[in-house]
Amino acid sequence: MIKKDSPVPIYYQVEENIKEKINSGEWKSGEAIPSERQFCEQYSISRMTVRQAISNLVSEGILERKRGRGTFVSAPKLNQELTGITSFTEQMAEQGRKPETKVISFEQTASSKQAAKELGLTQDEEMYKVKRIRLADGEAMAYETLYMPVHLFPDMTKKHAEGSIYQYIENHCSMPIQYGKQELEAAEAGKKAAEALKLAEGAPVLKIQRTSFSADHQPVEYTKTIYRGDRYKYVMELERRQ
Ligand code: 16G
Repeated sequence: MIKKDSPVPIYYQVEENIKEKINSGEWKSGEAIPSERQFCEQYSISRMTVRQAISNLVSEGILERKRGRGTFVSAPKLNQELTGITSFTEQMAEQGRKPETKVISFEQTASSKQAAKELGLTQDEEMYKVKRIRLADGEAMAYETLYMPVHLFPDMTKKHAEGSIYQYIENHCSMPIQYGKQELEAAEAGKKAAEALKLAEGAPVLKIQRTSFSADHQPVEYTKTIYRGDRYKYVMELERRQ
């Protein structure tokens, strides 16, 4: 299986081999993979090469190490669509995961300058500021801060934020979301996000900021979401530029 005379590095061949076993279902998520020693014997390769292959797959999030117990196959990554506006609830439904939301705080404020600018509010106009942890099958995946203008949604309560906010905006308030703008950047988990997502402080995360607009060009939400870097894969469809 390993071709030692191939120009493809051996560690890379081992990585591909492991991925194949996972993709074909031979090794299932949550199962332990063989030990480094077993790999060395099976492929007749050095321990250093095995270590490199496994470390690479751990940093890709395909495998995870559990201290004192070995290395295990991770649960498959979630896809985050970067084209088209979908809600967390819809994204989870598409991937057969059960969404859940924990509202950490719900308040009315006029204090965020950045959010006021994004929502087109004057300095003393109030907005809701909601912090939520979004879970998939019970696992915390995203830490979200959501801002919405109070004047457009006067009856909004914490209860609405515990469910799908897009359902509230579109169905309850009859304001279909039409378009949005989004910014993405790599970041390190700060103290609060790390706590919410059960990550080490400083762990790699992706920060996405979105402002969504209704058909009549009103900004209806501005969100800052921190996604776990190890559990997401970002997917987009591309068209050739003319
Ligand atoms: C997603 C959106 C967020 C929106 C939320 C609504 C991104 C980057 N962000 O997290 O802007 O507020 O979905 O989800 O996709 P909900 O309807 O399930 O509450």
